[in-house]
Amino acid sequence: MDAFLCSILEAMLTRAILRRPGPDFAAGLTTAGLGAPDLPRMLAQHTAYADALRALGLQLEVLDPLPGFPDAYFVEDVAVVVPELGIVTRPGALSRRGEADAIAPALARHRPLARLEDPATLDGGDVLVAGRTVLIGLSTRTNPRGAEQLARLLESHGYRSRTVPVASGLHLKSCVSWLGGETLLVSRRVADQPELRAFRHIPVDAAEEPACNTLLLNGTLLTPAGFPKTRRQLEGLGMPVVELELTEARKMDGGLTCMSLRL
Ligand code: CIR
Repeated sequence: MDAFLCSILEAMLTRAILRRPGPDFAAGLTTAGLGAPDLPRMLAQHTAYADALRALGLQLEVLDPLPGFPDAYFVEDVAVVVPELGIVTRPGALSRRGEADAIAPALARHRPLARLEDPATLDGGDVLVAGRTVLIGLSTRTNPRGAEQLARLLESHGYRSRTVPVASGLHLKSCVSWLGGETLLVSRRVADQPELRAFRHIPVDAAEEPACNTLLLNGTLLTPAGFPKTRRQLEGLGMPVVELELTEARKMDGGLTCMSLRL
């Protein structure tokens, strides 16, 4: 069996934790400048997202909205999950810090838990697990102490971590995704980072930046709708490609990966 196929089989996942956006979701943090998001459209896109995960064989736990935390449906930021453990993060934005306690009980049913501690800050959106290599973005949300604490917890389970500066954009995964094996989908903004040179790069067209946040899930590539050049590049990899409408999450700086924790 070749290395690429092995990496897909290794990554077969069975569950995901999601949280429904609440009626206050438009009060979340955003820098996008894409206009006001629409609640019914957001909920419809979230339902379609959940259905796409179910179609790939995942059993979902969809948590209720968290009053007072309008960004809480971006569950990916509050935990890092690998097969061996779940690590509850300490989100970089003060307004989101309370979301971490709220994810712990759901995650504890499926993984032994660890937690990042003050003065660490880290958002899961900055953590890209590529097989046994973990790339950790240093961003406005994730500080070096967060990266160190995470790396130490993962190291004891055989993962090797490297940090990558995130000079623009919200998170590392806003500009890099793992497509299996040694392949990354990368924004030209970070393609020259030395920490990424060990990988084969598929560069994303500058006009299609949101497509950088694409998810390999059980042998299928989930990618945001509306980015035809990237879609063609992904189809060239020979895996099924499924597009998801994510216009409303994008207005809140959210991407495709951030709305679920895959286990
Ligand atoms: C925030 O600024 O924290 C949210 N409005 C968006 C978080 C998106 N998370 C992600 O891409 N991992």
